[in-house]
Amino acid sequence: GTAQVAVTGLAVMGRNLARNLARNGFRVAVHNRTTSRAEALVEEFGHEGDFTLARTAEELVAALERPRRIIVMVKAGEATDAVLDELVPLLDEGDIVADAGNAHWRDTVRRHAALADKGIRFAGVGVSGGEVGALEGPSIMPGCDADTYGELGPFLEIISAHVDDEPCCTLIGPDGSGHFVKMVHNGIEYSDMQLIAETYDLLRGPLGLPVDAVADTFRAWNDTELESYLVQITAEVLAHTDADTGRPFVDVVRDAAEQKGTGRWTVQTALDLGVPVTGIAEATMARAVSGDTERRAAVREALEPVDDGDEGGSDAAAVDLSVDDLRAALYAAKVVSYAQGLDMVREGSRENDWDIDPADLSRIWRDGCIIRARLLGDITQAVEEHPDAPSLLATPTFAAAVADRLPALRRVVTAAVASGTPAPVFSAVLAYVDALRAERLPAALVQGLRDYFGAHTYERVDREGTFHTEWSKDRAEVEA
Ligand code: NBP
Repeated sequence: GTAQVAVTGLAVMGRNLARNLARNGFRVAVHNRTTSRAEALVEEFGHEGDFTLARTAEELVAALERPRRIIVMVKAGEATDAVLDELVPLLDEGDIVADAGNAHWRDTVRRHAALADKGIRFAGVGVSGGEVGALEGPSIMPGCDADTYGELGPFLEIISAHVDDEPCCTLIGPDGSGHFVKMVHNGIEYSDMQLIAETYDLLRGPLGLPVDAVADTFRAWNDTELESYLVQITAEVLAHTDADTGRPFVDVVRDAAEQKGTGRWTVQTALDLGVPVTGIAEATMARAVSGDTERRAAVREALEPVDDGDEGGSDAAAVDLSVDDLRAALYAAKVVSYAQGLDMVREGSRENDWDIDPADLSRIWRDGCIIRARLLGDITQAVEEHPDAPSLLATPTFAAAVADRLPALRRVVTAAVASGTPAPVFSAVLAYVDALRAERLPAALVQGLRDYFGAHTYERVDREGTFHTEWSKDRAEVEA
């Protein structure tokens, strides 16, 4: 065959990725389980480039030059395994299969090992940017061996988004590292979106802005340090009017946020690694709370007659809060949430021996992906200048940025609490910063309690060693 690359799985993402490859001059073979999708693609967009229609897996394999490069873009999970089971027996040693779906990184580690045993080179490729990104240039996070990247990377780099001629695609590291990083990217996306939603809620509730003024506020913020894709589309969604009712679109949408699971994976993995990603965790929990409609209704009703005597209500005068406070707090909270995400990548990299360069992430997230933001340029610079800083919050730029905005962040959380507006991510990231800054944490008491009931021992501030107090006897301290 003469096709240079194949795409199998031609739903919205795969179809657009195939077109992106063809538009960039590559000879592309296309295949889909349901053949009509592949036929429709060639019929509709055949003029855009050099497509070869493959009706079967055998035809797909035959269409390709060697080593073969096959990009799989199907529903993550069992569908991916089904595709691999069908393809792999047809392949030759050295051929490359790249899974560009949202696989769990542990599945990618498993598949990489299983295919390596058969001499097939496997790449786990994180792709972000949605439908439009896939067509016009996504951010791409490939994980594979270096020799595999040598064969595959040039294709991915050309079709990715670019910032000043630099591709938003680079080899992240071995096997599951690309999908791991994509997972954390999605986790950060969860916290970014929840922070924006909390900000909107405070602007409309305690500050009493009408929805079109909130839309204008986000639009204006997109010309500031908050400039980002998500802030930009927030302005658009808020300005949209429902054609049916003439009401603001946001008021006719059911307030139960859904999830496909990457936020949950991020939190589960973070717990395994012992990395506190409190912003992402609370954002994930907030979606779960929103979707818990039966319980919400029951508790709302049960608490209805309860007067806590201190209801701040949505009276702007009752809370000391300004629009500028929210702008500053949103920026600071975003920084903290990114810092937590980067910590998680560092720890995942250490645990799995991936040798990920955190500066690469902020660099390839600057464009193409959902979390693209002006902020990422500054993060790249800070991480490059201070590669050994234990936290983004410990770099001079971001330490100053957060310190400056801490009073605003505190006013936002205070106003949220006073007005009864739930702001779980703002609250969580503020508590995280306060905990990191604290001279002493009450963890000392937790240690004391653990020693009391479980003889779990403790260390002292003034002497080396591990100690236990004999709580049930004479309370003498013994060296453990
Ligand atoms: P979907 O996730 O909806 O998957 C549909 C594709 O999977 C179709 O091509 C379908 O073939 C194929 N497929 C299924 Br389902 N079961 C199969 C099986 N047993 N054997 C072979 N093929 C099977 O498509 P998508 O939204 O384009 O997403 C593709 C991947 O990209 C997913 O992993 C997704 O998580 C990831 N992703 C999506 C986005 C986004 O914005 N949507 C962004 C980034 C990454 P059929 O036509 O025969 O049913």
